[in-house]
Amino acid sequence: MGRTKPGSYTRTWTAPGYTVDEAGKVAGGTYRPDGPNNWGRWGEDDQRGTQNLIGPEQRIAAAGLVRTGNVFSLALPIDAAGPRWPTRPAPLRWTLMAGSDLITGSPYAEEQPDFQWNDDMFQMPTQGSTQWDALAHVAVEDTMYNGFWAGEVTAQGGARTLGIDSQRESFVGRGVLLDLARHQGLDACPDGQNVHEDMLQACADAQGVELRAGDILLVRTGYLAKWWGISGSEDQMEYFLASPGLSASTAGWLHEHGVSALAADTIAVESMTPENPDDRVYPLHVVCLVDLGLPLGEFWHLDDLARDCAEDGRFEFLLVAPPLRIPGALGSPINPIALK
Ligand code: UVW
Repeated sequence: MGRTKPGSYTRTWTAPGYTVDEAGKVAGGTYRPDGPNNWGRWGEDDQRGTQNLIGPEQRIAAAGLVRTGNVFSLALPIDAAGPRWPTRPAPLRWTLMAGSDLITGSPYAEEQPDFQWNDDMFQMPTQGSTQWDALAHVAVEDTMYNGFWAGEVTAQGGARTLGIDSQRESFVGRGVLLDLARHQGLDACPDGQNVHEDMLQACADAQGVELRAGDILLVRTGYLAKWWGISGSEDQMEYFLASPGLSASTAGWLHEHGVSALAADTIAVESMTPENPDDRVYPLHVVCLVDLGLPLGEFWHLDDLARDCAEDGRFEFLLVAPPLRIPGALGSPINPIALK
């Protein structure tokens, strides 16, 4: 089956020539030895990828970074006005029971005249606001991180492997912010900018911060602030497609520095402008999520934290950003907390 133009598919299909073993892995699956790769590094069964780089030692050291007690929420409000691809429906919260229906003396309050309660419920796409991508979010040539088969994710059951639930004790450690916008003397990185490793390193050097294995790296482009006020879906698409971000060529640098997770204030972390017209879609997603097992976080609200870091010159902090424990989910909304 092939795509001939957006939204249009040919009907022919040839069954792939691979087999899947008992462990749910593609026998001889796509392992790209030319690039950085972590398959097998933490065992054949591993589903946590680079989060294995954070252990008790790293967490204890990160806790020691708390000095002022200042706390920063790095989450956007989750509501219908939030930024998201048009294919992802708006978050929806509705009230199931309101205490105002049970006000003392009202006909509905007869049974328990002095007691009121409020309940609500909520639904949203797991990629619909500030979030982590599960490692099962992306596959390439039918293969996910550590060689697991893309067929491990089904509409019926969700992710049998590499779902966000396997990261339930993850994302607690040293956070490091690289403020790329401020580093360039700009409110926001230019539209479509592809950030390379020399800029990441120059920004870290200028900020006086050194990356250590296990760090959760937050990259601020300043681009999120531009989105407020963009309401029409066509304008939103234009905005998303012009997102600046990391070039796929930074993967080696991320790997060498032992980055354990990477989050940004954009829709995709990576630049949405291909450097080479022949590039596959989402090249950084492929190398991070599939080859390295390195989780990506999107739509992080970094402006307040960045201001504080610029003021006190400390771009490191304790970060606590676990996902919700949703079995089978391909991502999770989060309220990441930075403590300084
Ligand atoms: C894709 O849409 C593939 O990725 P993300 O939501 O992580 O940007």
